[in-house]
Amino acid sequence: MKKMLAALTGIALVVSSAIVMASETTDTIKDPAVVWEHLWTEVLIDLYIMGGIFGALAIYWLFKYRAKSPDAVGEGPTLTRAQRWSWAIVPCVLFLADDLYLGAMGWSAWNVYRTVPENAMEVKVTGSMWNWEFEYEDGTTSTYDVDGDEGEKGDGLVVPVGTPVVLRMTSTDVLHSFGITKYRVKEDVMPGRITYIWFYPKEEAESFVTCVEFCGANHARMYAPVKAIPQEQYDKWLVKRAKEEAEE
Ligand SMILES: [Cu+2]
Repeated sequence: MKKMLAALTGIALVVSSAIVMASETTDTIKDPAVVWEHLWTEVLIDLYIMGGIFGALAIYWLFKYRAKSPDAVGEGPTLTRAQRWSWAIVPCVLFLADDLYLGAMGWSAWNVYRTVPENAMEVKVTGSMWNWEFEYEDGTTSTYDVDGDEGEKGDGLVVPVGTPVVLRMTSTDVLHSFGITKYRVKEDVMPGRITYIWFYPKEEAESFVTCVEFCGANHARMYAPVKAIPQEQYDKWLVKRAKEEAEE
């Protein structure tokens, strides 16, 4: 029994790490959004398979072993010692193998989130009640006027397609959290500390950054557009934005 258990655990470990390694052979830039999607899909599949198997078994046994007369109590097949042990150990090994597999996937996904590609463009982000400000490498800043009554303040976060973007973030007042659902990124933004997150805009897209940690009365209005546009358009936009800023 011990040998069988050890063998089963060994096989589960080898298989799970092989699957994780195989899933890592992608293109040179590993995209956080892709690894996150992959991990979440696996979690859902596992939940549905396990839920399906155990749900079906539970319903089947509910009928099979139901009380057939009012005084029928606790009747059922007597299990042998080996059967009892198998019932405890086999599901345990299966669940453990699955947990280890998902854990390994989560670990490698987190690695991707923490490893910024070398060619990433840096944008400084400052969160404050209740606004996001983006500062580009040349010192140009952009923000977003939610109400549209404060004049031209920028267009939110504008980035070129095809370049990974790393955000170095801090807050001037309270805790905020920077979240772009489209790129599957979210990171806390704190006063006195610089945190970072990176994402990879691979195609033209318009999305939103929202504050995802309650930070006061106007928390729900702490959002800004995130626009991924072609490189030439981005270059023009940056020049235009710098001019606007000089005139303000
Ligand atoms: Cu906030």
